[in-house]
Amino acid sequence: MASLPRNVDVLIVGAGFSGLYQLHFLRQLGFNVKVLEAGGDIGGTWYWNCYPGARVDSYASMYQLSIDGVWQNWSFSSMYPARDEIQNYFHYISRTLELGRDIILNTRVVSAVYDDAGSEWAVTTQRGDVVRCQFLSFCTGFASKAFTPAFRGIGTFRGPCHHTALWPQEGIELRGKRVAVIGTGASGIQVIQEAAAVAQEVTVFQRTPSIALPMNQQLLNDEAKRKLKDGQAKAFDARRKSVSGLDMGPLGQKMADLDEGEKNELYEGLWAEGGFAPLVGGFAEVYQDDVANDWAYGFWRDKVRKRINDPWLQEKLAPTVKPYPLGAKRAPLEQNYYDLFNQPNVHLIDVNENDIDQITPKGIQTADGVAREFDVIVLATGFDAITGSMTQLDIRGTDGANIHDKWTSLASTYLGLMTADFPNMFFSYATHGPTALSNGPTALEIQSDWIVKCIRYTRGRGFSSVRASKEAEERWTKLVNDIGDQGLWKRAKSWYTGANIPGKRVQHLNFSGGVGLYAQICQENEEKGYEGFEFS
Ligand code: N01
Repeated sequence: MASLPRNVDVLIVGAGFSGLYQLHFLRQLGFNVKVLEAGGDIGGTWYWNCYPGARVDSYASMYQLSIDGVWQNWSFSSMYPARDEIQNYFHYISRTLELGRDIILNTRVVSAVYDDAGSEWAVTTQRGDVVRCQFLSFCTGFASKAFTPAFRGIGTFRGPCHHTALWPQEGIELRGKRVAVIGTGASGIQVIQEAAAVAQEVTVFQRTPSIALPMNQQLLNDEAKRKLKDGQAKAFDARRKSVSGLDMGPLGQKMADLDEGEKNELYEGLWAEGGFAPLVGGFAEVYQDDVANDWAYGFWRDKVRKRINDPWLQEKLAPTVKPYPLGAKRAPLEQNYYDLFNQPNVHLIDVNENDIDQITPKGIQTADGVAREFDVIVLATGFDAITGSMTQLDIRGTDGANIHDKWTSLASTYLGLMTADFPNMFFSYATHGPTALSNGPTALEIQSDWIVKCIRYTRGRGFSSVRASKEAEERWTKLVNDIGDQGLWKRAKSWYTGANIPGKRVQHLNFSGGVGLYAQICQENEEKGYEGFEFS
């Protein structure tokens, strides 16, 4: 393992997909690079999210890096591999590219201060060590700040009570236990599926029902793996040009041009395909038009209701009136989520009717005065997402700017890659990129390629700094918000806009114009000599 240096050319924060990708390509260009990682292993979000049932929701052929010499020799065992297999994949990447020697684990960055005169960052770790670097790249993802609601009495529970993203690495036994799960987003659904199979009782505390889609999990035999491999290069190319970063796109037809039978036939096909197909591969207007959205929601609701026996549960899990526009929140994938509510050991509490009053030493007391006893409490309550990954750090740029104050009042960036007043500082899979609306590896590769080339350009031309201009930042931020306002995003209270966090400003945090358009804009920016960026 690498030891902490005093000085490097480029310091990367975070050893997930972006961190490893950037380390590899920057090192190839001859830069002295180190990665600081807070976790005890590489993998980023996949290291931390070791909760029972954690599994990727993008299909295997898309959920990998396209680095030559890496993808050719790796195959996942199923379409949607589980967390431990993804960790193995990270180890494989690291071994293949010999990345480990430049990654320093168990080292949390707490602050970064820019020295304008010297054009360098001083980055301080939790232990108080300082590393200086010319370029600083935050590869901290969108979900590195877990959110736990301020439940009364939360510290008093005597058993294990953990957020899904801070699950103990050694695991917690759920077999035979009475398990409470608070939250029914992607993480909650995965834990509930796992717990329902082994726990004595599972009690789900739901606030908003998820519109979860069928995963259609499949094991990949040798022939299936070979087939995927044969089409992989083409698929990598297609994903960069797509809307979602997956090698699939919306239907060519307009919903209004089809009759009921034709619409149903198309959606039956997408439903059978599984995964995000009914959303990403459905009618494009679902994202913008309420009538289209209502139709697609109705299709989903009818499918799901057939799997639930109890009429009260049908209404709770798949309400007659849609809880929010389909697609305005990230759709989780499920395998048997709706069926398991037919089991006698699975219970649902709607916190809108009966809120969590307090957590007690023995369990959870609800507003109706009933105290339920539990052995384990799972907090699947999400994240102060996207901006939170960086605003939780003390990052200070020029003229007294700090990232927390800047982004708390208005998330503003240029191209989702840099922000004014913070020279030589980059971020990826973060604020104002395609981030939450894209397949991770696709978006972060586009961004990382731009970052690596921009660093090369800055150094190669003898400049000591690059910074986003305020005008360019204003333009991009306006574009992000204008395109965002054309969609239905703000009609859901989700982490996409910060609406899931009490007091957080609601605003568009993702570029919703599509991955293909984003890639094109980044490429044109590079070809035009980094228009809107100032070099000195
Ligand atoms: O978080 P979430 P997540 N009382 O914000 C509820 C990625 N991911 O960790 O909807 C009661 O979606 C909250 O309720 P509501 C993926 O991109 C990927 O599940 O706000 N409930 C909601 O149900 C995903 O979208 C994968 O009304 C409360 C839940 O907690 C993102 O991470 C797997 C509450 C939070 O859901 C985040 O998913 C897992 C309260 N006071 C995650 N406060 C894979 O690809 C919040 N909630 C495998």
